[in-house]
Amino acid sequence: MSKRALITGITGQDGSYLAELLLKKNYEVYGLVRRTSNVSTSRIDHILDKINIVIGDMCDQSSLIHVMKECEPDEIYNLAAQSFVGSSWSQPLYTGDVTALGVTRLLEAIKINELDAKFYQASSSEMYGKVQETPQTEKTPFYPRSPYAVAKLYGHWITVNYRESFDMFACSGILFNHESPRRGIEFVTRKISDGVARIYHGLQDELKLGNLDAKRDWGFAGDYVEAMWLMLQQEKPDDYVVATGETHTVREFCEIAFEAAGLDWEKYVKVDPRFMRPAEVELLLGDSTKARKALGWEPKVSFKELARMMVKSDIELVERNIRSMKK
Ligand code: NDP
Ligand code: GDR
Repeated sequence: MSKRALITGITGQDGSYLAELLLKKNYEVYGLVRRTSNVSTSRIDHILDKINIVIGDMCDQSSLIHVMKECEPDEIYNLAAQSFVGSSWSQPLYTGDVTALGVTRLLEAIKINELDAKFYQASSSEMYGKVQETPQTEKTPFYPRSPYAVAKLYGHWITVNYRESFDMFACSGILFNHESPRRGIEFVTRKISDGVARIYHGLQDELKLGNLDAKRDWGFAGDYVEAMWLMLQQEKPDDYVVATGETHTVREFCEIAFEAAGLDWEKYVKVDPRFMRPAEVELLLGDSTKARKALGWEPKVSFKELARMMVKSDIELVERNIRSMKK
C-alpha cells in the first residue's frame, strides 16, 4: 500500500518540489491550502490532478485537527510559514502566529487524533543569526536576528520538545538558503534573476538592492527536498543541517547572474537603503557532514549552475509574458 503524506505549504517553492518527489515515490499526497481570494496554486497547477487539496490554516487549530483526521497521514511535512524575513519586522505577531505557534497547533492535531505519524519541521539557518562560529553545525548556538528567526527557533524547540515529551518521530531539518526558478520574487536571488531578465528584455534599466555584502550558503531547492524525505526514512528521529558548505556574497550572485545574460552587473545594480534590514545576518555557511554521512545526502547543483538556471528561466518567462501581451 502506498504511503500517505500531508504537506503544509504545498503551494510554496519547497512544497511544490516535495510534492513532485513524493508523487514519483508513489505516495498519496495531501496538501494543506489556505483560503485566499486569488488562487495560489501556480507552482502546483501541473500536478493538481494528482494531489488531494485540503483546506486549512496554520492559525486555525480546528481546521488542522479536521485535516489531520481526514488525511490520516503516515508522514507530515510542515513547510508552511510566513517565510520572508524582511516582512517579519512589519508583521511580527502574525509571523509568530503562523511560523511559531502554527507548529504547536500541527503537533497538537497529531496528538489529539492519536496518529502514529512522522513529522518534519522546516527549521532554518536563520536561527544561527549573529555569527557565533563557522561553519555552522547542529551544535552551533543559536542567536536569531529577526522576528522570523525567533519564530523559527520556537518551532525548532517545540519539535524537539514533543519528540522528547511524547516519543514522537519528529525531525527538524536546519536548511540553509535554497533557491530555484520557483523562488518567491521578493527573495534576493529571484529578485536578481527577474531583474536581469527584465533588463535583458529592455523593460527596466536598474535593479535596486540592499546589503550586497551579506553572505549566504545557497543551494538548489530540488536537492533539499530530498533531504527532508530522507530524514523521515531513518530509524530514529533527529535534527540535521542541510547546506552546500560554500558561501557567497549577494554581490557574487549579481556578478554571475548578469554575466549569464551577457551584462555587466555594475552598470545596473544600485544600493537602496530601503532594502537594508534593521538587524542583518552577515554570514551563513553550513556544515552538513551529519546529513551527508547518516542520510547519504549531497547537493547536486552548484552555485553557478543555480544562478544560471534561474536567469535562463526568467529570461524565458519574461519573453513569454511580452509575447502574450502583444497578442
Ligand atoms: P514559501 O514562502 O515559498 O512557501 C510558504 C508556504 O506556506 C506557502 O505555501 C504559503 O501559502 C504557506 N502558508 C503561509 N501562511 C500560511 C498559513 N497561515 N496557513 C497555511 N499555509 C500558509 O517558502 P519556501 O517554500 O521557500 O520554504 C518552505 C519552508 O521552509 C518555510 O517554512 C520556510 O520558512 C522554511 N525554510 C526555507 C528556506 C529556503 O531557503 N527556502 C530555508 C530554511 C527554511 P500561500 O501560497 O497561500 O502563501
Ligand atoms: P533570507 O533570504 O533572509 O536569507 O531568508 P533573502 O533572499 O530575503 O535575503 C538574503 C540576503 O540578501 C540580502 N539582500 C536582500 N534581500 C532581499 N530580499 N531583497 C533585497 O533587495 C536585498 N538586498 C540584499 C538580505 O539582507 C539578506 O542578507 C531566506 C528565506 O527563505 C527564509 O525563509 C529562510 O529561512 C532563510 O532563507 C534560510
